[in-house]
Amino acid sequence: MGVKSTAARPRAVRLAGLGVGTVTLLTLLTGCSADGIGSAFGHFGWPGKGVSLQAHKMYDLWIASVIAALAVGVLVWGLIFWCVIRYRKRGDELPVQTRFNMPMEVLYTVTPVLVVCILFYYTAIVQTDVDKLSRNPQQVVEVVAFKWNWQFNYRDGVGKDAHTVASTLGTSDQIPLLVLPTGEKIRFEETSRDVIHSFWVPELLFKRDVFPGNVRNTFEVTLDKEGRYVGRCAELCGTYHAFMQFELVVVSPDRFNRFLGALKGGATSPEAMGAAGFTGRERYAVTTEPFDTRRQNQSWYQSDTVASGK
Ligand SMILES: [Cu+2]
Repeated sequence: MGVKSTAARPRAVRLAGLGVGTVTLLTLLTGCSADGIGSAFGHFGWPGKGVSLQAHKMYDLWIASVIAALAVGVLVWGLIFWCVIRYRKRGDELPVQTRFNMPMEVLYTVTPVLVVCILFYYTAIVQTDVDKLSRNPQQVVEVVAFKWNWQFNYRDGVGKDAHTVASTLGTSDQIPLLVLPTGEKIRFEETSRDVIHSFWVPELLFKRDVFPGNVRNTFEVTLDKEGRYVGRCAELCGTYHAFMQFELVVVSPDRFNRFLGALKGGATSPEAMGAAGFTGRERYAVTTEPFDTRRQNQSWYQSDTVASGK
């Protein structure tokens, strides 16, 4: 029995080494094409790659974390099944007991600590990056939330003392448009006129609370994909919270300049969209529409149902 166990131990070490080597190799290989693997597996539950540089970093962190977790999982499951089969019961004799095996104790204490440290390190880097504010953002937008709509003020500088040079406003009939350029650092400064709201565009993979009073939450994004994306309030703020929506319109810097120029010149939001090259229905929001408050006349006495039930 003693001979058997000493023969098994080097083999176990060799197998563990092989497992660790395979995992390392897989991690290195998959790390090179996280995008491809993420796309092949439905982004591992993540909403997608996002449309900003910051979103891409969060996406990469998620994909890499899942791949690392799966690699560790496969190694652990493999070892469990290997142990179950290799050391299955063969008779009534008690096998050699290996309690207080110091190398093993150290291994399964140090390894999880290392895993946590690595995950923490990369999370801290990405979080710091996503939260980073530049000294001179190229565009500054003041987000004003109120029950239950949005106003977007284009500003001439950062901070409360800067001035609004143009703005778009949501009404009961019109979804507010937030038109922004690709490739520029855009600073958002948030303020609310009543309760706490939350600015959320799912494709940015980011949301941040909008507070009333003196707290002006800020964040920055650099957009890299043109398109039109629905934005929502993500904080339960009252009766029509679910209908407090807006549309983020990401365009080229040239089109953005034409939009902002027209808006500064006194054009309405659809007119400015026209100046930016949008025509017809495209001059309005296309991803969502205003909440229709015009109720139909309706009798809640359902005589039809009663009659048909007979
Ligand atoms: Cu709200």
